[in-house]
Amino acid sequence: MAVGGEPAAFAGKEMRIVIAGAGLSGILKGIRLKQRGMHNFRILEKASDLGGTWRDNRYPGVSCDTPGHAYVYSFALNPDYKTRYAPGAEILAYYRRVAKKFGVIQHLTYNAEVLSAEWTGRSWRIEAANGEELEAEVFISACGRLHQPKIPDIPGLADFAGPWFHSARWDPSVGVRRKRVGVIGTGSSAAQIISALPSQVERLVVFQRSPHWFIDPPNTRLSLAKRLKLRFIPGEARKYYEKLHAFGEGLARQRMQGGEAGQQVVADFAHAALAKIRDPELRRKLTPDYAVGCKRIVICAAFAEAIQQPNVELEVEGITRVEAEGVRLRDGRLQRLDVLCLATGFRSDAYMRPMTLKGKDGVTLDELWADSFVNYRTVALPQMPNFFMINGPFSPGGTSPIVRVAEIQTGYVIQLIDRLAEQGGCLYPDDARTRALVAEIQDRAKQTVWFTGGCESWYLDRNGVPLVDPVLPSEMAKAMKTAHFADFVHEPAQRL
Ligand code: N01
Repeated sequence: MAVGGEPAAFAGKEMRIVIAGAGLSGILKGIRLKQRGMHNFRILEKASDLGGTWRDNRYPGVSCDTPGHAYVYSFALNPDYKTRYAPGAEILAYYRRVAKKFGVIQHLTYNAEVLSAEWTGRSWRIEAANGEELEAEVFISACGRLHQPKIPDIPGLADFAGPWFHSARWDPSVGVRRKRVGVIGTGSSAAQIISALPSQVERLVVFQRSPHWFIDPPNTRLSLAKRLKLRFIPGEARKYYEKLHAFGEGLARQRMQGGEAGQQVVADFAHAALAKIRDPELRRKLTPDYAVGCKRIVICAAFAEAIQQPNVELEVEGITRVEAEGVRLRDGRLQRLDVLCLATGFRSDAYMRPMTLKGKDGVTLDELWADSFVNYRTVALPQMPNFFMINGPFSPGGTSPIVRVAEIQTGYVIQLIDRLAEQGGCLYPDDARTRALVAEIQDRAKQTVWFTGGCESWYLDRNGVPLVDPVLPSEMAKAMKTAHFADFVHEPAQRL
């Protein structure tokens, strides 16, 4: 069955393309394909709406902790954010608007999670949860990285009498007003929730396993004059976007390449934020025993004040189990709760799984990744012909805003697709070359505080090796400006 859609105006061979995921990467991929004149693509989305992480995360206080005016596509700036850190709902509205404006909506199919994809020798046979079976010459995973909630293995969760959910599945129909609410975790999601709840709830209990370093740059409100300037004066929004990116890159350069002095700048911010905790005992509990930047730094202006509110309690005693009435602690106490939120992070090494992927000679993704992750320049996999990824293993995190990374990766993948459209057949990266590049990235990443800083985090794979490249955005853009066809095997498609 064909993917469908209008015939491509593209000069070369018309290809069928399927994209899994309608988050910011999938939407971007769709826009870029259309801009190349390739319209014969479908985006299969597992949920009933687009927006990825901004659709999933609707907890109180959700916002983007990197500047909103930089967290946009470079070709679709948004001058309208009123605050430096845009609220989640406004970001979701932005992606909806852009998907509509660029004509991507009509390519979307909802409730159609890709269950499996198998390379037949000349195309991918794709099976979706809505019962559809599709064939496509190119299959792209834009599934994201932080989308599968990590539900901790705490005994008794199912016995809890009240509502409980993961932070990325916050149920807005559950009122928290005047309730006793528990939040497990103190990472970036938890910090935003903790900041929003004290004024609403009767009591908030925060269960901390390890403290996270945090910094608290103010969430400045843009003046009306500034917003009018961004909206109406030509070039101003672009200048602001470039300025924010240059600032972000400067900070990342300082942290990643500035040696001890560079690390110290961020450490100073973190210590200054911690100094705002007035009670020495609370401050002690909130002080990590690992290097600043080892876990992703929490960026949240309101966290310090929120955690010091009289109706907020930081619980550092370990959790034994969850019971009908609340959370039982190692010392035998019971924290009675009405609502429980697990802000316990994501299975960051799952990527597009549980989807099954079977490539050349029947090799599966699980086999390919059995010992450790391999991935060619974050976008392609050996033995997986005409399969591409956005935000795959070793994508930068913490150094580059995800939208910028997705744009660089998409530009690279478009070049590979162009080649296929012109010449047909299939492309996949050479195994030895891929492994050599991965080794280079791992060597680089092992020099970073993520590896040396003495902590556990979602940056690390199960062997403790960072799955994140410390590359800066400008370096990545330069390295991936032109596709390295010499690193790819280009085979004619097999006849069936
Ligand atoms: O998840 P996390 P997150 N018992 O993995 C604790 C992005 N993000 O959702 O540190 C008790 O950071 C765990 O404890 P520990 C951003 O990249 C972006 O907060 O493992 N506690 C930790 O405290 C971020 O880094 C924005 O000891 C348990 C917490 O749960 C990433 O998403 C906003 C536990 C998990 O922290 C993930 O952040 C929010 C257990 N069994 C997030 N299991 C933006 O604004 C886990 N924990 C862009």
